[in-house]
Amino acid sequence: MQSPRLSWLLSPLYVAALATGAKSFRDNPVIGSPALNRAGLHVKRVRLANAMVERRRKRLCALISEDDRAAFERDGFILKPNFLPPAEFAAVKRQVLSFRGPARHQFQGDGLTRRIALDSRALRQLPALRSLVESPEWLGLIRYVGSFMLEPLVYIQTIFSQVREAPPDPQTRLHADAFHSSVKAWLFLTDVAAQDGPFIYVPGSHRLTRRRLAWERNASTTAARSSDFQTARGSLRISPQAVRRLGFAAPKIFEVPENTLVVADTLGFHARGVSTRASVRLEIWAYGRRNPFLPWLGLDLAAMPLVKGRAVPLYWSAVDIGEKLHVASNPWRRIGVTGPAAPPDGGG
Ligand SMILES: O=C(O)CCC(=O)C(=O)O
Ligand SMILES: [Fe+2]
Repeated sequence: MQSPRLSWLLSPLYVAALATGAKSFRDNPVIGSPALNRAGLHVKRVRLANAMVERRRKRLCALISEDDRAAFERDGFILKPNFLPPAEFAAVKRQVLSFRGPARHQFQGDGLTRRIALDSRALRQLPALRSLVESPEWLGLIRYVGSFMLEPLVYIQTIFSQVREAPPDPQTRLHADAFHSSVKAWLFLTDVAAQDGPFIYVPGSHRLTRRRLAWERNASTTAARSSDFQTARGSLRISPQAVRRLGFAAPKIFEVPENTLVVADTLGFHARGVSTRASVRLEIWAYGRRNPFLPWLGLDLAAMPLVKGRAVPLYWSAVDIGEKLHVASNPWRRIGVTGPAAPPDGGG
């Protein structure tokens, strides 16, 4: 808890943060103010960010096909079964499974997420992955949904479920990642069964309907004090019953074969399904999020000369330094060099 004096000194910064992607209700007394949010501050940010997203997306519509655009408009995600030609997919999978590189992991509840950055150094050893992440189709889908000419952060990601005795993985509750659109993409390298913690998305829930906005207003008045950590930090959780009351369709469960690509706007409600058994989900995972209020499409920091191809290691180092300086802890723990599918215990 900050002293009132420190809060007062920081107040210009808290206000300035309104023009950024800052989303934590708990850490910013302006963003989290129940009175301001009752008066419509949060909803105003949601609507303004969305208007900017729509403007930018319009300018990017040549990046994807008309069918994909229509599917995205309707659902909030684009689903591409058999994304790569079979021989290319086989090469990607083979290269991923035989790769070893510097990895990080994070426990969330009883789940463990392992990430290996596909930075330029890793991609030099992984030619099939390099073709994938540089391909216009992959980049076009991610950039359109992300609403920027962004340079996605790309990883080999492995999700191990039920790896320890702990409360459920918090990602298994339906939520929106932030008050604005951002893009996440999954190219599944293994079949995903319904029991194995599949990705779940509520079709159409990326749209700001009148009822969604009323729900946002209501949620924003209590979020700062929520006992749910992620809600307080700006990823609002919602119950399946509340989703139904907002008039959205039943959640779609991505029980999909390998070589399926899903590119989603995580403003829509989504979750990771509960695993009913210990399981491993292996995927190429991409992420793109920028300040939603920016009027331009480019100038992405991750694409700048000294950063391009190194954004993830630089980011990881920055958060390590932040941790040393006691700014914030870095949940992404270094686990040394390992393979994407090495069992967690033997992988350190
Ligand atoms: O991995 C998943 O299935 C979804 C997790 C999630 O909520 C996210 O990555 O934002
Ligand atoms: Fe999420």
